[in-house]
Amino acid sequence: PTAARSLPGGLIRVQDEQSTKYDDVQGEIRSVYTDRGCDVKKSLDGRLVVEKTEQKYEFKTDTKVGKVGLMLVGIGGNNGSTVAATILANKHNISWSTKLGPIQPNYIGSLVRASTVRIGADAETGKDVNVPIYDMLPMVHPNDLCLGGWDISGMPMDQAMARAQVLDYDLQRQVAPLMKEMGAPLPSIYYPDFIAANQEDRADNVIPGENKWEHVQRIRKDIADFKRSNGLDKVVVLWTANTERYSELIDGVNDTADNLLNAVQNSHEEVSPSTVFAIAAILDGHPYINGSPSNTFVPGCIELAERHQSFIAGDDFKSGQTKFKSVVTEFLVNAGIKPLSIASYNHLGNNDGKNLSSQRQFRSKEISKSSVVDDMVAANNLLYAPAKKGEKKGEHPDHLVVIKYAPAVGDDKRALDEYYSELLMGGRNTLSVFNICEDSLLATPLILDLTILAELMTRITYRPLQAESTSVKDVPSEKEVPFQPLYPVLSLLSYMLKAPLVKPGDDVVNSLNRQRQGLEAFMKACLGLEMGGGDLLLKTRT
Ligand code: NAI
Ligand code: DG6
Repeated sequence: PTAARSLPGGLIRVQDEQSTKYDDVQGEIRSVYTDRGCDVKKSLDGRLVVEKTEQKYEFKTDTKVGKVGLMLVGIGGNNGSTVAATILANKHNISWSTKLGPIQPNYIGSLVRASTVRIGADAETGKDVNVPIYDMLPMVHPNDLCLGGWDISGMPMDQAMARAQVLDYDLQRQVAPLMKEMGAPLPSIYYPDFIAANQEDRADNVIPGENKWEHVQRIRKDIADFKRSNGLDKVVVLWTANTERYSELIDGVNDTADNLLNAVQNSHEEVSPSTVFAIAAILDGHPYINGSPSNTFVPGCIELAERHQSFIAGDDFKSGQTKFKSVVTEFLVNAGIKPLSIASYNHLGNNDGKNLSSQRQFRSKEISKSSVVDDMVAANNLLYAPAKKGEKKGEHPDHLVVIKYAPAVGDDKRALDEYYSELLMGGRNTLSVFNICEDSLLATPLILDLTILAELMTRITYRPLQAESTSVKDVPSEKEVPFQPLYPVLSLLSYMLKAPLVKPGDDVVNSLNRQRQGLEAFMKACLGLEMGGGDLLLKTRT
């Protein structure tokens, strides 16, 4: 398998001339995939009439990964410095001593690097064959990412890592010289009104001036310089800087792409630093990911991404507590048990917690943390009454989110959740969960996954096919039906995000199972494979 990984096109080779075609010279995989679904209509007598639907697609995956850069906004923070040190420790194979013994560098917590997918059964034994996600399709290895970025704090990266107090001392000691070589972050954009006032003493590395259009141009140049000087094929830009307050949504300011660009040119006060970064990335076609809950992607920004066919994804990394909450709530609701209240408390002592101790920044986080059970609740009208006419929302459990700043606990966030549910015949059930997270160690693998998968999405194109096309050999010419890129809002990355951004008007899927299945189904489709095959758990006699 180790040798097979360096083969063109990757480890997996699907042997079905109807569904999958490999061109190792051109460096591409083509697949035909049939998406089977159902259209449901209500008949006059109240029946649900279900019509089966089929839509064929051809996918084309460019298997040449190229040299990929990752530019982090907020690289000097806890997440940013932990991403840098983790990549360097892995790349240079630095192991370190702890009271528990020696630790080898790893990517535990990464969906791509540390989890597997079942692709079928062993032809001889019938046992499941599972492969790492990174072997599904050619993807960039995190060790090969070229890292750079901006921070309003000009502290050099080795000192920023020490300030974060995340990694073991013996690891910090060994990785510090490599971190030092990274130097200091690039100066960044600071509009004090958007982050907490308690961050002001950090802001010593700031791009001068107040002209927001000049700021957009400066960031575009920073990215272009980084790409050129490192000989990169692609750059992904990811916001892991402080949570900003929400930008006010104002008609004529940020409602359309043109109005937003105009607002930037007029340095309108409601254009946030993160939206400036997003615009800069979008204008030059660099994927942009928002790891914070801020409403960076105002409607005009989404329209701009659509116009430039530039990939965006967000919002807010989904690390520990929220992942768990969405799983527990789905379990309860799908088991027919009715959560009546979900109460969540956090206290944490890192700089993120300090910033969130300010009301307007906390509000951004409260919104994203509160939305994560909505679709599961709305899906069960037996337990929860649907919205009545004129109501926005139907019946819903009470949902409380409290975050407090407790400096002493540092990055080891404490998360307490209580699920209070209704049982059979008026009974009550209480589940209480206490979770000590190491926030940046949970967020770092998400940053890598988001980057790796976003880059992969830039290499995949597709086109709809008529039902008559039965195989990859029997498809129209590219002139007749051209391939198109994926839709710019990458909802396929929802697994890593608390408040997934979707195409305006589309439903948000918060269910962690559905999010993972969606990603798995998509990667399988690119290989011409379907989900299922063993999923029925039927044991036949022969
Ligand atoms: P942090 O406070 O340690 O790091 C943020 C960095 O951003 C700081 O170094 C700060 O100087 C810098 N910064 C602020 N404004 C900036 C700007 N305009 N341009 C460039 N740099 C700027 O925070 P941490 O823990 O690294 O978290 C980063 C973000 O990720 C926060 O928004 C947080 O809410 C979000 N997040 C973190 C999760 C985690 O588990 N660590 C999970 C979910 C979201
Ligand atoms: C306090 O809640 C700080 C936040 O930044 C969280 O640590 C972060 O959003 C992660 O939250 P969760 O719910 O995904 O673990």
